[in-house]
Amino acid sequence: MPKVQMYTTRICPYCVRAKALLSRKCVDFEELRIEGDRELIRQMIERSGRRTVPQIFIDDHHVGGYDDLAELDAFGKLDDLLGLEPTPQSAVAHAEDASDDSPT
Ligand SMILES: N[C@@H](CCC(=O)N[C@@H](CS)C(=O)NCC(=O)O)C(=O)O
Repeated sequence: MPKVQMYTTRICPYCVRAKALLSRKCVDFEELRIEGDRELIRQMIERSGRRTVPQIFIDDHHVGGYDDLAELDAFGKLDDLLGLEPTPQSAVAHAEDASDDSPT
């Protein structure tokens, strides 16, 4: 199983979504909480070139934020990166996630 790292903050809806997606896949990840930690903030910006959380790395490959993670999954590429068997229902799950945000 590759090493998955995620830079997060405590109050961050996108972090919650990213963690839920990885947890649904039973993937362990290292959570690096950056709030109040200048060194971790510096490290995240240096590694990712971005200032928003989450920032996700799989074996030192920079995936990006939640949107990037979900897009990889929707296109069936995330399982490959994680060394998992492909799950054809991923795209359906994300379609359902997206419809949660739709006005009713
Ligand atoms: N499109 C990004 C959005 C990330 C995002 O906006 N994160 C918020 C926290 S939930 C953030 O870092 N806000 C601080 C900022 O925009 O500077 C993703 O999917 O990860």
